[in-house]
Amino acid sequence: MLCAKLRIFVERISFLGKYFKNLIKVTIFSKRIRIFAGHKLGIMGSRYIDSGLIAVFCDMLRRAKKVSLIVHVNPDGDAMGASIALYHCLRVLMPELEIVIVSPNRYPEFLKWMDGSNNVLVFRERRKIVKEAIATSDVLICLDFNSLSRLEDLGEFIASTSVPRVLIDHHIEPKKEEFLLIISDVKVSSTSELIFRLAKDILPGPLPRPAADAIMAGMMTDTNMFRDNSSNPDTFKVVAELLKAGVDKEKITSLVFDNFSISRVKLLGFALSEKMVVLPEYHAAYISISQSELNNFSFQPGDTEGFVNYPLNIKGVNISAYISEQLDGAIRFSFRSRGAFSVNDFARRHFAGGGHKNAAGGRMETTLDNAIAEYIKQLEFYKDEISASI
Ligand SMILES: [Mn+2]
Repeated sequence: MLCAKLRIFVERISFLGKYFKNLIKVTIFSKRIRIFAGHKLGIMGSRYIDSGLIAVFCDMLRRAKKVSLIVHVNPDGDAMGASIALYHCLRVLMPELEIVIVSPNRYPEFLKWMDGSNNVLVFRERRKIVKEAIATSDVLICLDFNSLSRLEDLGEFIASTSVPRVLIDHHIEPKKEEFLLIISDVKVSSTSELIFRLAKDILPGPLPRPAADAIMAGMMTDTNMFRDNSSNPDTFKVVAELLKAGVDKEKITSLVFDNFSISRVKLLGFALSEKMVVLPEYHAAYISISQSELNNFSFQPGDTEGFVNYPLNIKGVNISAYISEQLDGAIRFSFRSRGAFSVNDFARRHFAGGGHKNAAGGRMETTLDNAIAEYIKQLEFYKDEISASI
């Protein structure tokens, strides 16, 4: 009798155990579906963002009291433009929502004209405050990068928290397991363009003017003034709408491209005349700069933005690299290519990085000389592909 009761008890316990186990499985499974669907639909949503994704995104926002918008290390015009534009949109949409913008390190001086940029919290300058802001957020919205590794030390902290992460981005192959919801479209020119599309879907009224200005700046900088990554006609429809909304294109061009310090322009001169090496046999070129050389020109973050593009102006050069020594002693690479040769694959395979087909980055823990030698070694290997690129 006791034995029978005990058996039933044991069976019940194991039934309940299985029930809860299954319940957990179902929850995890449905989360997985959402993650997968988010990824798939996001990638496919070449015109406007899938309505299912928008619904999930809005639902997450509705439940939130505080959100943090996160941009990548060395934020560029697109990262700053997208985060500031989203900040203004969310303020209109949900006036009660507390919104924080976080950058891992300082952002370039030439982007400080953006309305709202003074609200950006810099992790490496205010670690405690930023950690607190992130830990107390209900949602983290990650902008213009596809993997937490792009945040370096800030990414390690974020990975240690359980705050749900949404990705809004345009880089290929986002790390699916790192985000709960992914709104990603590789066919848009920039994350800023994606924010325009998102804003159109979620805002009841017109785009706030500071958001429109920031989106224009993000699109201009990420396409190198509409030279690269902007062959999708829809990109120009967005530009047309921004102009109709009153954005002053000439003024923003000037704020972004004619706003450099004297030392930045002199550093560019030095980089081109003293530090650029052209390797005609590989259809390649590179510029390498050490920390002490940067210090001679009172280097500020963002000062070398765009340097990598200049060697591509030379006839016959199909790949260019900007190789620089970082404050932490590591080496950072910036790659650009013309035509079919993918610097995204090149950076992924050999330089622990990635990005887009014609614009990518990478990193190596080594000396500047070794980094240059490694670049040349890989050029030798890809010589034929690079030569046939265009
Ligand atoms: Mn971008």
